[in-house]
Amino acid sequence: MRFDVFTLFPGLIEPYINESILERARMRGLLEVHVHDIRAYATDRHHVTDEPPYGGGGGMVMKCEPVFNAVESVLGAPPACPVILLTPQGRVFTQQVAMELSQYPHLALLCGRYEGVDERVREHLVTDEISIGDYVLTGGELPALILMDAITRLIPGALGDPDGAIDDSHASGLLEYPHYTRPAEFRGWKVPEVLLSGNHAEIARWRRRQALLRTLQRRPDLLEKAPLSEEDRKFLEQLRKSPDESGA
Ligand code: 9D3
Repeated sequence: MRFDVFTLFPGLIEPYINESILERARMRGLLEVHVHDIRAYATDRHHVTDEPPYGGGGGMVMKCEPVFNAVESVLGAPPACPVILLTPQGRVFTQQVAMELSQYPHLALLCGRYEGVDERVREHLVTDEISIGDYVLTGGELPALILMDAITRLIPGALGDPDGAIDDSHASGLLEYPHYTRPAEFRGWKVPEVLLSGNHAEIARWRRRQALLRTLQRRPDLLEKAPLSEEDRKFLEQLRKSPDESGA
């Protein structure tokens, strides 16, 4: 996977890429990240990248010219890969969107700053618009890192673990069951007996039930889309009747 990131703050992108799972994927030749400073593509003497909006109203808007110049200089005109604008107005990024985007060999990420980019960038350069959720950030750089992180770990071999991405809580549609490791007792707090039993069928059943219980308590919205077995449904029904005697 190749990413080209276009930003006014290239220094925000590199350090995270260079120290993380992403660095491992890069070492394995599975990931290539090219960061481009939009300001370097402004042709005026002061490298102006933003100006006040036509029509007034305050704030600043990212200019067309540096953005088009940057993207087209690097990727050609028109670019052969998707050009994704990170913007609060985009479709919301989910695991499903990450899986969809991981199918491309090459993505361009355009990070907005200020109030946003000139509408003509959206209309004539951008092919997709993505938001990472309903909260207000200062720009698209952290969202771009989040996209790269979520997408890269889906590339086979990127995690080192061949099926590392399969057991994801958001891939199974449920939240994860609780995890424990040694010691078996810490400050008097014991690890659930069943996990020490060596009975793998019992352990699998307990984990499934914990995942269902946790999802019901914290993210009941997820249960509507999660693939559930008949046994899962019976357990959830039982929970609804007597939430304190779930056996979970
Ligand atoms: C003051 C302007 N805001 C009105 C509420 C609009 C606005 C424009 C630009 C708010 C934030 C930003 C900067 N954010 C992003 O570029 C951004 C973002 C975000 O803020 N939240 C979630 N996902 C994303 S992706 C890019």
